[in-house]
Formats: sequence, C-alpha cells, structure tokens
Amino acid sequence: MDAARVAAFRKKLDATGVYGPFSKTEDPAFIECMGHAGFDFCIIDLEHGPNSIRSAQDLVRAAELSGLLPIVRMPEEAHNRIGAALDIGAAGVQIPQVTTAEAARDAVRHARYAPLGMRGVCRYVRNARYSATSKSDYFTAANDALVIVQLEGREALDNLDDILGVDGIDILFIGPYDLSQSLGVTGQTQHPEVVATVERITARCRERGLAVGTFVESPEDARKWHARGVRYLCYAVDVGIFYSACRDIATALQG
Ligand code: 3PY
Ligand code: MG
Repeated sequence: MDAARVAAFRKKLDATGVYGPFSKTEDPAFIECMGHAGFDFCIIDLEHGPNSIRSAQDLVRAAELSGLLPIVRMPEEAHNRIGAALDIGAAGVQIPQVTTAEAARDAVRHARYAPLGMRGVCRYVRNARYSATSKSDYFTAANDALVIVQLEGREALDNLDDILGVDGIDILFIGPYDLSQSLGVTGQTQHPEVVATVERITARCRERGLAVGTFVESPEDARKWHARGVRYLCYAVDVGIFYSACRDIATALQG
C-alpha cells in the first residue's frame, strides 16, 4: 500500500469524486486496461466471481503498476479475512451486507491495528515488503487503509443512524442490486423506491459528513448520483464492459 497514493485518493474523493470498476476476472490484463484508461481505483471482488486471496495478490500488483488504487471486496461474513486482504497490499477493504453497528465496528476492528482495532499482526507479508519496511513505518501506514462498508438491505436501513455513528468508516457504499431485492423488486435498480432509498441514505451520510458511494452502470447514472453528492462511484464490472464492447462491435459488423 502506497501511503502517498492513499492520501491523494482521499483528497480527490472529497474534492471531485473517484471512479472505478469492479473486477471479476482473475486476469491482471483487465486491471491494467482500467488503469491505463484513467480510472482512479478498482474493486477486486471476492464476494462474486472466481477470485481468491491468492489471485487477488497479482491483481493488486497490476493495479499498483497501472496507477489504480486497489480495493478488495470481501466475501460475506468473512471479517476474519480482512487482514489477509490488507496483507497482500489492498489499499482498502469493502465489506458487503453490513446490517448493524456491531458488524460495522467488527469490520473496523479487523482492519486496524491497536489502538484503533485488533487486526492480526504480521509483517512478513507483501504489504510490509516481507519485513523490509520498518516496523514503526509499517504499523502506522497500514492503519490508513480505507474501510468501506456496504449497506444494502432493510435491516441496515433500520440501523442506519447507529451504523453512521461507528468510528473508523471511511466510505459508506450503497449496493442498489441487493437493496432492490430487499425492497421486493429484485434487479430493478432504477425502481422509484430503490432510487428514493439511495437518495435518503446519501442525504443522511452527507449530513453526518461521511463520504458515500454507489454502483452505477451508465455515465448518466454516474452524473446523476455525483450531482446528489455521491463521491465514490463504482462504475460497472470489467466483464460487463468487455461484453458491451463486443456486442456493439458484433452488432455493427453484422447489422
Ligand atoms: C449491489 O448493488 O448490491 C452491490 O453490491 C454492488 O453492485
Ligand atoms: Mg451487493
């Protein structure tokens, strides 16, 4: 994890907003393409798709080489693996399906060393350059990793204010797909009730001064949420972007 890059990311997050796709392949070439294209970050997904901590490590390397901030999304209920994702060099972790303040506190606890948390301690890992980084530098810098919690269901909505009161959360991400399912309109991310709920959570986060993120699938959607104050804009998924490009070309050639 590059401290200067994390600092620049935090600054841009507050100032103008940051953009980056999810990655659901194990191939670092997709990550490199995102970086060369000019995105700010990528989310290496361990919740959905084939990736593991092992494959994610090479994807983190590709992100660093191509100028992207690597965030790792954890599998559901795998708080004890948060430290492993940070060990391989993730600059941030994104925790799905956080429903209570207790779960949010637990995520922070697993992501930070004392006194901020109780992350398992080891410096013989990539993020500490396998012990080449001095102990004091490593344990200080490591505590600056981003903690991003996902709210995406009714229970989380009921507990919203308690969750927003948890110290150590850097970004609150709203997952419109899981939220749509929880509201009884599975997959309808543009359904008025889903949109109104995302707006409500966004407004509440902004009142509390917390950065907010969501998932978008078109530039229009990105602009719409940006105008409402969303600053961490997760733009689609590598395989979906590649599929759309393939479909447009195939249609143009055959149409
Ligand atoms: C969701 O929409 O549920 C996500 O987790 C991100 O797409
Ligand atoms: Mg989700």
